[in-house]
Amino acid sequence: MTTFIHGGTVVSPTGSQQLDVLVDGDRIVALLEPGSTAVGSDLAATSDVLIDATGKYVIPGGVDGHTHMEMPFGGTSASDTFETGTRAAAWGGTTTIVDFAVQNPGGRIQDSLASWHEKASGQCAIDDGFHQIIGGVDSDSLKGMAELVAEGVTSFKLFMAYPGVFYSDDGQILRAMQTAADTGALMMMHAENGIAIDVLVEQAIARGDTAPYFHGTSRAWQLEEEATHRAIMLAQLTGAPLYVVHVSAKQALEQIATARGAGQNVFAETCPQYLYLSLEEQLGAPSFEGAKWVCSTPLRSREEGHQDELWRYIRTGDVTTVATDHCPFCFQGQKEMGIGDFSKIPNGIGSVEHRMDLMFQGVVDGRIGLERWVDVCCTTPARMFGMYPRKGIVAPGADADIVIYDPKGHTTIGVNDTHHMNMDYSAYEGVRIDGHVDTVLSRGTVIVDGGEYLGRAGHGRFVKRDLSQNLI
Ligand code: DUC
Ligand code: ZN
Ligand code: ZN
Ligand code: ZN
Repeated sequence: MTTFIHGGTVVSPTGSQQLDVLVDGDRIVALLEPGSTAVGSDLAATSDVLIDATGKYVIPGGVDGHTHMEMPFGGTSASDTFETGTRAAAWGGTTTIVDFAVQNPGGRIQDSLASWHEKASGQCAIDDGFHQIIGGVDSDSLKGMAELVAEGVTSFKLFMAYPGVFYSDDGQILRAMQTAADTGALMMMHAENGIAIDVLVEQAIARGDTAPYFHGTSRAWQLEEEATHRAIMLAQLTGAPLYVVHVSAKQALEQIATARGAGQNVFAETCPQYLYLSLEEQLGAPSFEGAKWVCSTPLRSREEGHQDELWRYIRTGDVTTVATDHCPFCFQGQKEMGIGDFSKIPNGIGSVEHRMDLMFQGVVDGRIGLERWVDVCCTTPARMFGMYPRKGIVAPGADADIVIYDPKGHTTIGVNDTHHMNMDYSAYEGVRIDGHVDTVLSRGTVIVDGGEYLGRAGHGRFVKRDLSQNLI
């Protein structure tokens, strides 16, 4: 089956050009200058599916390198299944996610990966890969890393936060990084000093500061900066490439920018919530509503200027990727677990559906350029996680994961339950986007078409990833 997308502007990190796109089966086979030859009009006449993209952007499907479908957390589980979460991603123009397999306490990482494959298998509307969370660094899990790399799981996440749950101490981090350096795997880090945070949390609760806002104040930026610096030093010592997830403090980014300036393989990911939302808004929310924005790392103070600095670091390139850390919980019954004690609020914000739109608004607002939008949301995540050039680019030979984006369209987020994520609220309720995801193709199949969902659970395939292609 052939699909011909004509009249649009193809956007890549290196430029934008009016080009027609020919898809055969699940791959892109040609980009053609419009009207340059008779070939174009022949194709228009003979293709099975014709898509008119006049006045619109033709971009690679979004690659969200950080999601948590069905993740167990604090006695509950993230509310999106692989089925509902990947459907919502598709609606928002994301065609690949990389989710996290979580090591079961005491279990082998090989077995935990198998159980996460089972959860996702037959459920996904779009393609999906896995990172592996190592919850217990020991000789078994270290030996298992090479095996997982061979199976296409080439990145491993550790936590410097959450003592007693996912937490790794410095010795464990050092060992895991040594193994990452040996295998070529990417080390991902949740960089917050969890031991110090737990003291501040305990003190806040004892003082009676139990409202959601105090989640943010007890996860102080100093503890993100310190952990980020420590992770960078351990990575430098071992030679492991380091990807710091969900960076929200400008001081942590300064640490990363300095290490990058010195030539170290250190990368920063940030998320839309840290660019758009703030601690002050959480403070101003009525009663317990602030729980909607409880996530870790936390939202930061706008007065202190973190959001502007994060945007700036996207422009300089020291923020490498924008992912969602999609980890949704419903307000009723889940976020409410923390009424009277913020430390019992499950941590996470769901936004897998809104990342492409929210970041496009950054283009409209003059924060980033059009090409940088595609770069941080599609191309570089694909390279970072070893999926390029199959994913992340509109080019001959690539998977036909394509989004037709309408810069004259409009999207209002979350009002009257209009999103497709399995959440009973939206973290971006009422936010208006000056753009719209019109059509989404996943490997050549139209899965969203002008407000109609045509995808299906089980269309998505596991992406066996190579080592990172983004290292210096
Ligand atoms: N942060 C979150 O907000 N949710 C899940 C885990 C994490 O690190
Ligand atoms: Zn994390
Ligand atoms: Zn996460
Ligand atoms: Zn539209």
